Amino acid sequence: MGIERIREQVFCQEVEKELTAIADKVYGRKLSELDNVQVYNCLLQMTKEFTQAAKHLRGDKKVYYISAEFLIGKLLSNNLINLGIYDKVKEVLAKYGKNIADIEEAENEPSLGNGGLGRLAACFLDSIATLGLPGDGIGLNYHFGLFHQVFRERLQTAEPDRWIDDVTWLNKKDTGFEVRFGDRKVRSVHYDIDVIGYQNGVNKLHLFDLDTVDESIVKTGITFDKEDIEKNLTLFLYPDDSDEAGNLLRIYQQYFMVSNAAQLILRELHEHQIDLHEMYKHAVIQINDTHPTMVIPELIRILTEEKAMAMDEAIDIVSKTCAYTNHTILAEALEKWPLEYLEQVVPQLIPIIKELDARVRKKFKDKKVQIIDKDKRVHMAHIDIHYGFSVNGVAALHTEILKETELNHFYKIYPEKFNNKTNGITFRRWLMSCNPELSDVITSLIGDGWKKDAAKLEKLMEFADDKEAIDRIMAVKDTKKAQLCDYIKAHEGIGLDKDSIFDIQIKRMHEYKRQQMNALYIIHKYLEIKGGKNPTRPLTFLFGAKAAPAYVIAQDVIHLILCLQEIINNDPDVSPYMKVVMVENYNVTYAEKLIPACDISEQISLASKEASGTGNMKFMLNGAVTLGTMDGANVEIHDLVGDDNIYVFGKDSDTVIDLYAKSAYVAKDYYKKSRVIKEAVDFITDKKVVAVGHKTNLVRLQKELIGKDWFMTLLDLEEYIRVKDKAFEDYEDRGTWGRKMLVNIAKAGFFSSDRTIAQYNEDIWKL
Ligand code: 26Q
Repeated sequence: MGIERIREQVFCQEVEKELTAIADKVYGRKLSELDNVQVYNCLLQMTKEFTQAAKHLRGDKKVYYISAEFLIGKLLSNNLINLGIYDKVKEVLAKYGKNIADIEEAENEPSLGNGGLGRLAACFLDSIATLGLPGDGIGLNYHFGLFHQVFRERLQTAEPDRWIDDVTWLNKKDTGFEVRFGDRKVRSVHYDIDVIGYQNGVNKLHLFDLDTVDESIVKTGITFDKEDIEKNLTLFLYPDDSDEAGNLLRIYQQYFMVSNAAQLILRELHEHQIDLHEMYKHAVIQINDTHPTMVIPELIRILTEEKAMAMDEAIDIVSKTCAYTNHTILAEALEKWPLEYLEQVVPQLIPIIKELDARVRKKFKDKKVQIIDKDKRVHMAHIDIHYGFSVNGVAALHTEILKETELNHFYKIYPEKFNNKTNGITFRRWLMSCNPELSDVITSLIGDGWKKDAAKLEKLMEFADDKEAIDRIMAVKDTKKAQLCDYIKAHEGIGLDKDSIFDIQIKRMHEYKRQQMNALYIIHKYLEIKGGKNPTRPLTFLFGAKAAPAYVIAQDVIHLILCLQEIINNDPDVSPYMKVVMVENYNVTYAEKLIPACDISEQISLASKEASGTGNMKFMLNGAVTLGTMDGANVEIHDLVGDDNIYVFGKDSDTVIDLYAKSAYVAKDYYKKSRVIKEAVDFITDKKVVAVGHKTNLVRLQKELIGKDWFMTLLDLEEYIRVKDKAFEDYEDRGTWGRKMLVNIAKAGFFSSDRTIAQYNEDIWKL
């Protein structure tokens, strides 16, 4: 018996001893006698104990990643993987008649984020700890995460999603902070969650809360009394994604977050006896979009008012400490708070913000770079750019657009601050945990060096023409598709053909992401089949998306897709050839089931609008082929895999930006000119659809598409249909398709968030 194997057996016995002891202590029973929730609770406790014994990362300088969202997803499997005991736990559980997959189901998902920005923050925490860097997350402990989506009459309804169980990953600390608002003071409660790096040390995610929050004030759906801050401050995550929602409560939340962050950071600096004049040498604050921007004036306020520092110096030090990441170029999503709101919630920051604005006005004549505009609105991003040392975009194209267009006025002033950090994803969750079958095949081909160094995936290219290797990768895809069929049957009650092509679009519902274009393709296919033209192989179209409750058109697109699902799946002429499923309550857990089973990854945003996308990376890593526009990180995926291994279509970002500048796009012209477009758009209000749907919603959506179509769906529709049909046709050459899958996996190493974080550290944090 090799030394490795002996060590493993010892570890296995340790896991067994520990777990059975906890079962005995907590429940007075044997492991085999516990139900799934009880076993989950025991595993959670064991993980916490093992984590306590692990190394807590320290260093001379530390990064604080402040974010209003951390979309961490379920933690059990990931923590076990990162501790290196997943397989052992699985073995021990099996010995006691338990299946680890069933135990995983017992965990609630903490949905503490809307989408990409929140999920990115979670991947980053994983990579920071994996690289052994000292770095903590700071955010809010929302009692209800993003709403739970339920479909009623083919419309989205929103219900509260309470995620905190009695047994939880949250550790309650006994210290909190005082936070002062205009009209009152509150005292925060400090929780933390251990962030376990892959075979490395441990960092923390700090989540702040108020213990006066009253969950009983939630009325129907997710409505609640907005008046009493002490009862509702951390009750809900705002369900908005890139839509303006000027609301006092959001300012209260943001200030509560940054006040706690500032106090926590200063306390840690004090504990390490750091002279505050040297703060920037020992701490760096990464501001995740503008939501934590008030940390800048708040720190300046504390340094000047409470630490007796001169204003010039306080500004200088804070500016050297703070760095800002921009995640969007949608103008309507850039936060601009009315000064009057800030006066009401955080009067103590007003003199500081005015001082920061005055200094800008003195230095620069250009009105576009002012902090407070003529309508007395405070541009949060402008604070970050003037008073931070780094401004980064999240994909190469996105950063170029920021520099050349959206933030060009700032780029001209501070070219040295601008830098790109193309997003990444953690391969622990998005390959090892969600697709162990593929991980094992990869490891058997190239060894397991890729788990610590994702660039090594490139070694798979040696097998690009190896039929046996490709067949094994394709066999995994079949397995994951069969597993997804079972899951969808169980959760949606819909049976799918595992041998059909799985075409998947999962992301927040937004017009710029153009789910409506995918829906128009589906209508087109349906009409073709009705006309007697059947596809070579059955097609399965899967969607998952939540829409902000206030976003009317997004709700209408969900409605259209659910109507199409009803009509198509129940039409005996059509359903053997195609099916449509929009899964209910799409979340991280669902993504982990859908992504490994995907053949074609839909990344079809209007060029220039998707800052990066990260789903695109997860799909690629799991052997899906991208069908996409030249937008966000799709551009970099294309560069890496080459023309033969991606399906690209649509007008490029320069063309689109130009169309906007000249107001030259007229949807109606496209509608009138093309028979295919007209037929598809007309069908939205066909009597068949109206019979299963709501006419108001359908008419409204159709009018929007013909009369406005702000995100230019019809501009790219014909080419989309053509290229998508080509992808489906190419799928039939199974050998060549398998090669495309392999190339996509082999080239995905660049998109590891370990690479992204290494670059943040190299260029920005310098830990
Ligand atoms: C703003 C004001 C009021 C209420 C809510 C908001 C709000 C909330 C969330 C605005 C934006 C967001 C989220 C933005 C987001 O997720 N952006 C995505 O970030 C990803 C990570 O960088 C990118 O990959 C995506 O392209 C980008 O859309």
